[in-house]
Amino acid sequence: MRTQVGIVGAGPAGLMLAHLLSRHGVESIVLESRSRDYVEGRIRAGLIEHWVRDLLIELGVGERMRREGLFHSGIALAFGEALHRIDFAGLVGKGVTIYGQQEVVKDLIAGRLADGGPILFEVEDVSVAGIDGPSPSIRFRHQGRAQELACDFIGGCDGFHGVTRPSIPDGALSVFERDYPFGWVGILSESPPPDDELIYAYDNGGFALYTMRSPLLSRLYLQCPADDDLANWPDERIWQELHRRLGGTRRLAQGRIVQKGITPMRSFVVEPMRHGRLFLAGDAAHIVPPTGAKGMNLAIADVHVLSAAIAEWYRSGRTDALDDYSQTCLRRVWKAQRFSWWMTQLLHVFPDATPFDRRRQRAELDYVTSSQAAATSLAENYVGLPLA
Ligand code: FAS
Ligand code: PHB
Repeated sequence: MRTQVGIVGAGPAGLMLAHLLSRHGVESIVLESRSRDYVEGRIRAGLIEHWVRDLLIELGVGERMRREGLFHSGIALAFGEALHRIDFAGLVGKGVTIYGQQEVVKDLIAGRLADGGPILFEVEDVSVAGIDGPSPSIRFRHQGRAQELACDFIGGCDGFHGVTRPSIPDGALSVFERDYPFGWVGILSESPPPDDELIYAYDNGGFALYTMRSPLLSRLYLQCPADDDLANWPDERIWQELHRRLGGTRRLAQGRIVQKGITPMRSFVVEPMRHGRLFLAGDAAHIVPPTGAKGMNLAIADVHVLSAAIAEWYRSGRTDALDDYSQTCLRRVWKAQRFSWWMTQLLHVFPDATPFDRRRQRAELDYVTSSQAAATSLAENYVGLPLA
């Protein structure tokens, strides 16, 4: 088999890369190890930056998001038994859209297949070869047959646990990481959220986040110890903690919990994000703690840069945009890492926090919600910094 760009992974990064390349007239084939049902059912992020919303609409895959997504022009921080609103519209003239990641994936897959673009699901034994030379290839098994896809470039969009990053020779990558001493218990509940907008709660018992997927479907998160076991979180304990950490600022309706999971919290970056003809994008290259809601948005920012660089190579043979790919993306990645770390340290209770640390956190929350300059900084990072 032969194509121009071989893409490993049908998550937001891989699917958006395929879409953007086809808009530039560049062919690609997407290889995904899971079934279509699995990737369309996987519950993850749910918050879309302003420019990503515009891009999905511009690409013609944003109609359902426009209809079913919830546009928010602010968030609230809950502490000291009060809600403190950060007015994105007033401060930076932009907002965010609440729309499940799996819905974005469904729309991208439907658009891709409608355009006749190939996606091979349930591929096995994927490995990449020849990435140091001009003719890389991807080897894999599909429907029981061994196959090889020859291409000019490989998009490594296979997430944190994929095969593309580990295929880069040892020593060729620098790794920057930080694990946090806590995780998030997350639930999906058939109940209305406590407010029309997101509530980020700072409480002595730990952080909590009250978000949603629709006016009748809540997505609720609680800080828990790192490596905690879901068995320690029966439904009634979850509701008890969600009520308590809301600090009486809003009434919380309960409902049937239809999904429950624990997400570890880590910051991770590899540099460079390119090795020869292999270009890493999204979680394959970097992980952010979800407090800043940057995961999916960063993945899409990476492939926005990558697709333009590859298209420029086919158009003019110029390699400068390809050569700048890693550096260009890493500037945004590190700003998102800084913001996600900052939101995490602002709103979570660290096991080793001293009384001084707690007072400092409260002072920072007070500052962020009473200073226009500080609130504007939070707002501009949250809605999405301008593209390079
Ligand atoms: P993805 O992981 O989404 O996609 C990679 C794809 O590659 C997958 O479909 C995988 O099946 C496939 N793949 C893997 N190995 C392969 C192989 N060998 N061959 C072929 N295909 C292969 N972000 C938030 O902002 N808010 C959240 O609440 C949030 N919750 C999260 C919860 C979890 C459990 C996780 C893991 C992440 C969460 N994130 C959240 C971050 C998330 O949104 C990611 O940033 C986003 O999925 C990144 O997209 P991709 O880089 O496309 O990677
Ligand atoms: C979500 O809606 O899943 C969500 C929103 C904001 C975050 C994290 C997760 O910071």
